[in-house]
Amino acid sequence: MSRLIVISNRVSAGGGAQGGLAVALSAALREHGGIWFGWSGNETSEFTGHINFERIDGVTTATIDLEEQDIEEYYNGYANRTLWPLFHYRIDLAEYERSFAGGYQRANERFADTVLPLIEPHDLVWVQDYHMFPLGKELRSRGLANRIGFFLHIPWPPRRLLATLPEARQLVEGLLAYDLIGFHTEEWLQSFGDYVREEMGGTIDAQNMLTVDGRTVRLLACPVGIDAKEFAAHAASEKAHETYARVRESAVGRTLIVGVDRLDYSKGLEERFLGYERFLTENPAERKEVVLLQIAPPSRGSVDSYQRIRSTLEGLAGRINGAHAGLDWVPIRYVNQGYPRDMLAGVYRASKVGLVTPLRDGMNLVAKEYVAAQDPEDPGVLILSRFAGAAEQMGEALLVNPHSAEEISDALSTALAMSREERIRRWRKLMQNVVEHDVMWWLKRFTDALREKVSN
Ligand code: ADQ
Repeated sequence: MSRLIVISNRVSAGGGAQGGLAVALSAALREHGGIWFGWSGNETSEFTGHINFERIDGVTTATIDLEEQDIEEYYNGYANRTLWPLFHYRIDLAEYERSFAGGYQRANERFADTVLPLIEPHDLVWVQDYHMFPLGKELRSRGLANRIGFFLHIPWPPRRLLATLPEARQLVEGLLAYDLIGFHTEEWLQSFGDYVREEMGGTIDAQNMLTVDGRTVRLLACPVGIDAKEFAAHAASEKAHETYARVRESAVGRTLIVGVDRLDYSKGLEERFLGYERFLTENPAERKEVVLLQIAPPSRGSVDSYQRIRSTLEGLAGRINGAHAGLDWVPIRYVNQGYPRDMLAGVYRASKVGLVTPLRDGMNLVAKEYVAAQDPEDPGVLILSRFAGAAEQMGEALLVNPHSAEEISDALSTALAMSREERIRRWRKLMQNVVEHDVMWWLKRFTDALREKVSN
C-alpha cells in the first residue's frame, strides 16, 4: 500500500494534548508509513532548508524553520490577516498587502523545495488547509507526478467575496494542480464551483468532476469528525469525573451552559454574550438559575484583530456581570485558558446546554465533542449556529442564527425547558451521526477518493 505524505502548516504527532484530527492523521501515518511535513513553529535567522526529522509515537515528522520575514508575511500576514478573515466572510478585517502575498508564495516554494526529495514515486500526498493552497502547483512544476490531494478545513467564501482578493484567480488556478479537493460541506464545495464556473468558464458534472482548460479535478464534500470512541473514553475517565464534580459543585445547584472556543472573532463570542444577556433580561425568573461558563483560550495574539476581540469580550463580560450579578451569583464565568481533553469532557458532561454559535465555521468539532461527552440517560441540549459546517449533519440540534440575540435567547429557553424524552431523542440521532462519521471515516473516505485514478 502507498505511503502517505501529510503536509500541513503545523505538525502535531504524539503528546497527550492532541485533538482528534492529529490523532487520526498520526494513526494513518502509523498504518501506511510515511511522513508528516510542515513548519516547526520556530524561527531561524537565515532559511537553509535544513529538515529536522523526529520519530514521535511511531510517526516520522519532518519540519523546517522559517525566517522572521516568512513568519510575518506568510503566517501572521497572508494566512491569518488575509485568508482567514476573508474565508470567514469578514472582508472588513481582511488586509490585502502585496508583501503578504509575496511572502506566502515564497514560503510555499520553500516548503515545495524541501519536501520534494522526501516523496517517493507511489506516495499519496495530502496537503492540509489554507496555508498551502499553492503547494500542489509548486510540486507539479518541480516534476512531481504523484496523486496530490488538498483538504480545506475552513469555509470557502461566496464568489463575490472571493473576488475582492487581488490574487483570487491565481489562488484558484493553483488549486487545479491537485487531483482531489476536499471541503467539509456541500455549501463550501458549491461556492468553489460557482467561482470556477462563473469566473473561469469551468464545468462541473453530476459526480463533482470539475473541468477547466482541459484539466479535470475531483471535488469532494467530506465532513471531518472527531474520534468519538476516544472522546467517550475521556468522558468516562477519572479526571473527567473529578472535573464534572468540581464544576457541578461550583455551580451550586444552578444549570450550566457551556461555550468552548479558541478566542477568535469567527466564533461569535460577542454575539453569544449579547444573546445570553437578552435571555437574562427576558426571563427574570430563570436568571439566578443559570451560569454561562465560557472557556476561550487566546490564539494568534500577535494579530491586532485578536487583541481587539480579547479586550472587547473582557469589557462585555464585565459589563454584563456588573449589571446582573448579585451577592451570590455571577452570570458569566469567563475563563481564558485551555484544558486537557479529559477535563473538557467532564465540563461538557456537567453542562446541560452546549452553546456553539460561530458566525462562520468550516466544521466545528466542539459541537461533536459536546454530544460525544453526554450522559445517554440524561443528555444536554446542543444549540448550534446555522452557519457552522456542522449544521449540515446536526439538524437535531437547536439551530440558531448567531447574529440574532433573540434567537439565541429563545433557544436557551427552549433548551432549558426541554423534556428528558425529547433530549434523549435528539441526542441519539446526533450521537449516531457523530459515531458513524467519525474522524477515521473522514480519513478513509478522502484517501480512498485520492487513490482512485481520474484520467486527465
Ligand atoms: P478550529 O477553528 O480550531 O479548527 P474547532 O473545530 O472547533 O475549531 O476545533 C477546536 C478544537 O480545539 C476542538 O477539538 C476543541 O476541543 C479544542 N479546544 C477549543 N477550546 C479549547 C480549550 N479551552 N481547551 C482545550 N481545547 C480546546 C479548524 C476550523 C474548524 C474545523 C477544524 C477541523 O476552523 O471549522 O472543524 O479546523 O477541520
